[in-house]
Amino acid sequence: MPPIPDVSGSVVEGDDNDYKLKFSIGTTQSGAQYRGLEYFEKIVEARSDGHIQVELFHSAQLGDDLQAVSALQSGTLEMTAPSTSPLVNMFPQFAVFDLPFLFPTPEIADEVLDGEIGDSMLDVASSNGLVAIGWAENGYRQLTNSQTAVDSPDDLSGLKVRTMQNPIHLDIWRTLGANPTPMSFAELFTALEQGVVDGQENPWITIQSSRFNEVQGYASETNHVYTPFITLVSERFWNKLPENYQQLLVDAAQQMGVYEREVSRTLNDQIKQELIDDGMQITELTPEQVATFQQSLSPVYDEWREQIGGDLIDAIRARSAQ
Ligand code: TF8
Repeated sequence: MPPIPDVSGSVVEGDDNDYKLKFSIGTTQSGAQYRGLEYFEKIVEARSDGHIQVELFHSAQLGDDLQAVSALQSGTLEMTAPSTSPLVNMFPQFAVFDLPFLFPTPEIADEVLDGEIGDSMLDVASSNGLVAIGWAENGYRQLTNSQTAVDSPDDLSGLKVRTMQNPIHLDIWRTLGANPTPMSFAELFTALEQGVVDGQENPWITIQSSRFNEVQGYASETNHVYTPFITLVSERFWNKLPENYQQLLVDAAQQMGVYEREVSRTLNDQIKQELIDDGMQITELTPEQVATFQQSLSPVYDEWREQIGGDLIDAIRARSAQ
């Protein structure tokens, strides 16, 4: 795992006050996301000369993605970094990240997140009591299940798949012939263990760090959706901070985002191999098999294109074609 980098940048002058910042996430302590948070903590504490004390929480200890966001809005939690998908009801623009196979490489995801499109989405999400200050990644999603090896949509018939609380994800799995159920991530392990659902989909690192492989014998390397994490601050907390400290949080979130993505990508293949070594049967798809999934999902584009914005979709596709 890439080591936590040294803190660059000098101490920032604040005011006479000290601040406490609780930062809570849904993934566990062994994931890339938490590692990113440790770097964030280190930067903020060093550069505020200890005047901002950061306290980290993982595994949805202070609530799942949606609960943490509402805690930011009410001012009982200062920071969180959810997947964009559960927030589409609040920010419909985020739905572009739920479209299947739209980001063929992580580099294209970076261009979008770190370019104009990502910036404008941070602006959009800086409302409703939230201030959005940066991007990290959850990553490419893979399907796991307890029943059967899956290499084509035909294998999904009737399979009960947990999805994020997001209408496009529901649509994806329904279109593929599965039987999807939306559910919070915090309830997922138990639902898999008890057989309430047969399968779920998440990046390898999240599959391993949440121990889903203990209750899921099969996985398929589908890479069907790329999910970002968005770094959010409570507006109530933000407004109490002197401007220099606001900028410090923005800089630290940016550096965390670069480092966290590096960790996530470095670990992705390694963790896939560890899952195999631990007995998971992982099906790697041929390009033809991927194309079959893609073709089966073209109705999802027809359904959502207008609402998400054809120009936006085309702009992202044009980058992929370059
Ligand atoms: C999901 C997401 C999650 C997260 C996280 C736990 O499946 O992919 O990994 O958003 O907060 O719900």
